[in-house]
Amino acid sequence: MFKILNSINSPQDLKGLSQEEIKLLAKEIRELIVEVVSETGGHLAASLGAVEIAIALHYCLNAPEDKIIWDVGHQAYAHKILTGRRERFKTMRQLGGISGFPNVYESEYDPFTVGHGSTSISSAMGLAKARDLNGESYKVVAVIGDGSLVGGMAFEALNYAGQSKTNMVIILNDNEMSIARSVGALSKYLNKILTNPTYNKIHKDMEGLVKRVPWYGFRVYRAAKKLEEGVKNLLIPGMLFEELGIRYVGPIDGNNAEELIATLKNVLTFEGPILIHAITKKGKGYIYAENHPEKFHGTAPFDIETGEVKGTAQTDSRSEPSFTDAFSDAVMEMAEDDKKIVAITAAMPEGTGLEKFGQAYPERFFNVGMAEQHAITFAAGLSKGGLIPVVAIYSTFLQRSYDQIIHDVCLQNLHVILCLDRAGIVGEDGPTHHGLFDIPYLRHMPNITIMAPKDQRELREMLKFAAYNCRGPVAIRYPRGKLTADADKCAPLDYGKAEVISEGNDLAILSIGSTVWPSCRAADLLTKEGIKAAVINMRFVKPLDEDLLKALSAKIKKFVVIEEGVLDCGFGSAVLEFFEKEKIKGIMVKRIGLPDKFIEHGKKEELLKRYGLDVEGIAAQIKEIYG
Ligand SMILES: Cc1ncc(C[n+]2csc(CCOP(=O)(O)OP(=O)(O)O)c2C)c(N)n1
Repeated sequence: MFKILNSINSPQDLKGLSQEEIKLLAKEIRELIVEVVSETGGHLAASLGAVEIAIALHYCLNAPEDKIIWDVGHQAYAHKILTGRRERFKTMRQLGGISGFPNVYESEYDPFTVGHGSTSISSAMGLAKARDLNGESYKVVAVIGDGSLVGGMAFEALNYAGQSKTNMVIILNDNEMSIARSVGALSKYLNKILTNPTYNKIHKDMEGLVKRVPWYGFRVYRAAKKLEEGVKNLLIPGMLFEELGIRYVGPIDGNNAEELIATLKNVLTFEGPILIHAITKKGKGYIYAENHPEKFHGTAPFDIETGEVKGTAQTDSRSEPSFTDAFSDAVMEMAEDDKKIVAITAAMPEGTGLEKFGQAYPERFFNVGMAEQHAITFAAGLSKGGLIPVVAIYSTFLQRSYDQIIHDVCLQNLHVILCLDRAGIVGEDGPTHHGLFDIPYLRHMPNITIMAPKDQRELREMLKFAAYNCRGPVAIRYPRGKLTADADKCAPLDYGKAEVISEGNDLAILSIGSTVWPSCRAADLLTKEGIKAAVINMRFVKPLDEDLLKALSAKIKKFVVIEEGVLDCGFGSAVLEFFEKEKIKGIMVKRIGLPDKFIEHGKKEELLKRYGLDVEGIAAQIKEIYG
């Protein structure tokens, strides 16, 4: 039972709370977050660190009239809890439950749907401009982490915000962490501000002064703070934000609600764009998350007492490697034999499986921060310089790099290997994170080779094949987690050639990547009903195995194409285009994949079933058409 939290049904209920009650509220919110995330899994550490920021914002602002925009949105659990979603919070990330990210369809308190990083300053800026043009007066605040601030788009927005005189507040939530430790020159710069000896001395002196005159209370504190700001701005060199035209306030303790509220109240009366530099502790209040913020950035359900991940997830990962593990092992093997292999991640060394590589070959490993566009063009440069860059980025985040792949890699036919992890349905993170668009966004690029392995073993082979048997750009897409292979069979790879897994004359199932083994099982079910299907592991989305398609179409007239991706412009479309191009008549093609809508969040298996991509679903759809 929560003493304060249970009485907070909307941000209005915060307004009358005393400082002591606010402290207790923060504690209760943390307890609820830990309790729920230990059951649902989710982004624990960032949300624990941002509790006071959420409280202070709702204390000082009048949302939903005033707009709060969270960058990425993974740190906004306290915001959700304070904005009428306390009861539904336990349904978070589950099918039919609330989302793990801010979502416009879920609440009027979420002015933007988010999940990808570095967007908040741009969208906040747009809202603020619209407000001004409409003659309205609401406040706009963007909350962005130090990890997200390094994304190119955030820089572009800062550049623009600085020249506009628009009133808006940016809270820089600086915990010195992205998912791993923050990297790059900006991170060093922020750290320099925190550790500046002159500033720290003034800060300490001011604290001492305030302590000596407690009875002046809040007003003295505010006056001292103002003085501190002024002196600091004079003494600290290179105030980057100020130089850009954005007033810089801070650094302040972002886990001290009192200090945050005092600063915010003050700042909300200022004109023009302001940046409050708030220092927070990632994982604050839950010891395991404080000690291991990277592990608890995004976590599966865990045991609160021990901090250990619950259930089968861990046991499984020991017994059978995931796709990420298989990628990790293969790239390590390649790097051992070949000094030209270099690896790039955009702030996700652990998630992409490149952490081991970074430890073993630090000089050949590049964590460029959350900057996917830079990662690709940087890889283009590495390739031009004679190296073999392997870039591992989740399918959904590679969307950011569309132009860089076309203009900087494909146009010059550079040998860059793109490894798209989390391709397909990812599950609980939902529509911002499913990797369903990569086949369409890559397939039309000239020069590119696109492969998708049916299982972990084939991924290893494909990675080596991409490095030594392909020229130009190569993309390999593979899903989250692991797939159980029906047979330890992996015929040698041949460029642009498919693998025939089983023969049959009634119809041909053309399957790609994660759908291959489920297609085989569906074919087994169909055999029991007297339908004999050939199952083909297509392996290459591009180039298509045209010879095989021609040969098949001479004897089989019914085709089913199966992919874990959107149907529009997908792999099935490529097959249709081929039949059209070759003017092959009398063919029936059924495409199975994801429909033209954003797919909700939920467990991966639940979603695959819902969209007919599980074994039974595939068999039923084929029967419906051909049975
Ligand atoms: C474009 C993009 N790339 C990668 C990610 C994956 N990602 C989610 S949160 C995060 C780190 C965010 O760091 P920061 O903004 O400092 O927030 P913190 O978690 O430290 O509070 C990353 C890399 C993403 N959401 N969007």
